[in-house]
Amino acid sequence: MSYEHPAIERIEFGVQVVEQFDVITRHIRGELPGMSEAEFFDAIGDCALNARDVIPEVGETLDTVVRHVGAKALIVSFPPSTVADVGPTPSRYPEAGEQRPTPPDIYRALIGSMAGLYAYGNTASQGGAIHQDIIYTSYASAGYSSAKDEAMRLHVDGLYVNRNPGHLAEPGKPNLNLSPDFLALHFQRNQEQVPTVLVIPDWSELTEATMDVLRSPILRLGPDKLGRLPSPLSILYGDNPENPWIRYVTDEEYIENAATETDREVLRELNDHLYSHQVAVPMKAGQILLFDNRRVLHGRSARPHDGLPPQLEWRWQRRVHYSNDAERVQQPAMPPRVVNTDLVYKYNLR
Ligand SMILES: O=C(O)CCC(=O)C(=O)O
Ligand SMILES: [Fe+2]
Repeated sequence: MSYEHPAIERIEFGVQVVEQFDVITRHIRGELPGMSEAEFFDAIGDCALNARDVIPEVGETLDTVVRHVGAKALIVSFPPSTVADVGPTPSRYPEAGEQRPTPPDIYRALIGSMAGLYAYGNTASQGGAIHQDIIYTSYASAGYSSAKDEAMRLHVDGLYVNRNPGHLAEPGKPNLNLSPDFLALHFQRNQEQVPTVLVIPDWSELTEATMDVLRSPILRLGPDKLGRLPSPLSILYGDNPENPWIRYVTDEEYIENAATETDREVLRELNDHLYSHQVAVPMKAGQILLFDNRRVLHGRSARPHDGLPPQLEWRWQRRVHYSNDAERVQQPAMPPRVVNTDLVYKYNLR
């Protein structure tokens, strides 16, 4: 597996940038203990122009990323001192309304707001928390031995809430695409250096016939929690056929569920393509991985079984989902920055 890719760029900040970020957000730091996550992101949003004055060239890089014309993933390094006081890795996920912003969240939120991205949570995940903890506990509670985590399949986040044939909300209709445009993983620690895996497909390597099948509705998702089956989806979608967007998980179930042998062959071909384009990204504490969830798949290597540090020091990253269009994910009668993912199950069923 490679460790580099020309579309993955690195940005490194020293203590001077941190000090300037601290100055422009000092008023927020004092208010943090009483702030909701939505209030926090709104307040940091108001600091975006000041942050762009501190690092104008990074602002320009971010503009190309969010317009999908620049790097497909950015690794932004803040000094480890920015996450030195995060405390022990949590042993469970937050309950509804439980989570609060922490001081290190300020740095990531500034990067997101400089990019004009809109942070949001959803009702299906961690009680609607906008900062979501990614910890090994989920596996332990699902019945796996937590010391033997298997590799995470290659996926995009939000596949199950991405049922819109295009990607835009239709006026007057329920929004069937509540999935994130971007993801930002902020590493609080990664003692064992278990890599996040990124895949940037190169569509020019597949034949036009294969691409045509991938653009047709061949992906049969499993039933929702009420046992209802959604309509099949195309795997490739979006406005630009030359540079398509992808919704997919390398799950054997999709191959088994495929309707025809041709579809099965195309899915196997797609999986081979994705597996052979994996890039390992071993993230360190203080680093933020920002990437395009419409064009990049991600996963995680298996965790080593031996020589593990105490559980309180296990790998921990906080994740934020971003939309580059706040209106696309706004729903009436929902708390600010929380989307109701259950809505998509009410529509678009077979
Ligand atoms: O832990 C990782 O490196 C990736 C986990 C993941 O899929 C996510 O945070 O969405
Ligand atoms: Fe993910």
